[in-house]
Amino acid sequence: MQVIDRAPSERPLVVASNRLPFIFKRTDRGLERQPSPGGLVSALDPVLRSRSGSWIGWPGDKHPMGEELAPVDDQYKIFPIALTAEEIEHYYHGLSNRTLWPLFHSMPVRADFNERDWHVYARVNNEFGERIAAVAAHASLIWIHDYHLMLTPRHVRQQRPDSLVAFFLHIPFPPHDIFRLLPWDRELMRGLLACDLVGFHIPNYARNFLDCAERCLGARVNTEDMIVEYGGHATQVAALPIGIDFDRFDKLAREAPVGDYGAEQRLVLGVDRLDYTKGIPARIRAFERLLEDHPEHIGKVALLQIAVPSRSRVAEYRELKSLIDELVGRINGRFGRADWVPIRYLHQSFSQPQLAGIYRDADVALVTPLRDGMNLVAKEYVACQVEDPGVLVLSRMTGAAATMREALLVNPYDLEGTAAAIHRAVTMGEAERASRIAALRHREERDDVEAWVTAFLAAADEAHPTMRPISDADLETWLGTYLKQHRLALFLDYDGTLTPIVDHPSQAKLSKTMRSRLDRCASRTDTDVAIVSGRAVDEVRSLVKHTDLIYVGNHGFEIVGGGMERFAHEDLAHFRERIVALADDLDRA
Ligand code: ADQ
Repeated sequence: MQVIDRAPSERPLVVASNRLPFIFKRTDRGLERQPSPGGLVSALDPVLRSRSGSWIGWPGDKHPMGEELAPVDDQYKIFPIALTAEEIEHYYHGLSNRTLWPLFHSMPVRADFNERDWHVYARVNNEFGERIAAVAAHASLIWIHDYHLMLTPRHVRQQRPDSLVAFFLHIPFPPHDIFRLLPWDRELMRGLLACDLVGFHIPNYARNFLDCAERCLGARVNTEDMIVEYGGHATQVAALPIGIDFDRFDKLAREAPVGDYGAEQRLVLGVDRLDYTKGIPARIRAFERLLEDHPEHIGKVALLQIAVPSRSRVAEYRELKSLIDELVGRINGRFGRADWVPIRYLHQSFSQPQLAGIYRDADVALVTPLRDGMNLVAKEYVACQVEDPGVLVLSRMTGAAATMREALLVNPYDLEGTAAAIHRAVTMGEAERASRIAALRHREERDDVEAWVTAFLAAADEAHPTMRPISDADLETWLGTYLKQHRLALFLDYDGTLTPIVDHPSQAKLSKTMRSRLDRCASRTDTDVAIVSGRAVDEVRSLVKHTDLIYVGNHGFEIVGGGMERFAHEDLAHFRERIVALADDLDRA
């Protein structure tokens, strides 16, 4: 039974994510932590302080787990979770990054389905759940992040029924035809349906989730109010698109020194984590196509692709790196001149101040993932357009495309279309660039990461979804079409269904009302009625006394009626002898 007796904003906040958003450094004072750059941690910081919060997560494999953290004056606590080498391999690299990541990005052929990965994933999710339950105070708000921890809400709900459990998925939620490829689809779904609130970036992912809940588990769904009910518990589903720390990027862009990218050259920029979902090879090919279709850009337009190394222990990421190296080499060999290189490719990380300067100076940002939950690079680029306004070319397959409508939207699989969009971007007049960027900036400034945190917490604090009771109209919706095409077989138990549960089986009698209902069902020409009982078939038939029904006795060992020859399983006789022998033995004992 859920008991929540605190005013919303008083609930202590517990945040759980796979990785703690901190960088740990050893100093004279011991091991100290600094927030890692990223909007989420700075947006959550004030809320965690004001709501005596805690953050639970894995500090990464470089942090020595046994070591105490140096005391800091923060008002919220950090609880590092230790992962063994086996857990890192199977939970993190395995199920999270080799199964869920590709599958949820609708790339099932890249997904591995490995039983051992699954078991370790379930175990680590359980450990997170235990830790959260131990840390959470009475009536807390527990906010769990992302695909690494999709089973955790269920553990938390079981152990902390007095708390609100909310979850946010940072990657897409796939359509049912993809989701059901996961051998553990139902378990994962049950994990999430233990939440009070499940948030996604955009309505499309939320709709996929509701559809999967209905089709995998038969959960009851109210698509209008975005509520799903399963096992007597209702979950609110919401689309809450994440934003960035707009003011920070705007400020960094204004302060960044002027970069030198080659005189009089128009700069097209790509910035990504090196990941196959980001569509870097397709983007490079589209740039090649631009040079083929519009040779007037040769010597005048260059692509700068920055890719931060990521997940290099997974083989596919290493292969991707070689593929990009090869492509860049080939295209540079084909189009390069002594005084101009078409593609500059930097496989390295940059600080945010450096990135802000590059974003500001780029004439075009090419953000063309094959699939992406949201994509923050598109937003950061827009925030950094503080001087000559640039153009954003954005893949329709990103969550960002749902709102950033003033970008030039492209299908990244369409090489020609993408090349045409790049051409349009580099030749666009200033007035059009300025008006598109102004609209984009206005939205990102308003819907920044702080607004997102506030909206999510408000939705979670207020999440008390209730589902209306089942009505005749629901039955018509779910069964109507089916019933029109098929005969209905109605299976009814005797004890506890047609008759109430009583102290002794001999007292179980059919009431008059029930008898007349049974008569009405039996008289329907489109319905067969069977009484299924644990009693002997003749006994149940003599109790019901209706001649037009089918009777199933002894849990299915005996069947009579329905125009069929009387059926008695051959084992009946065999067991009868043994039961009589057993009874004799017992009598003698
Ligand atoms: P990511 O897949 O990591 O996030 P994204 O949203 O693009 O994708 O964020 C990448 C971040 O890394 C950006 O903040 C960017 O500045 C930074 N970055 C990229 N290249 C860099 C480089 N070379 N040097 C330094 N920094 C670099 C997941 C989901 C996304 C979703 C976010 C947030 O996959 O779809 O937008 O979470 O919910």
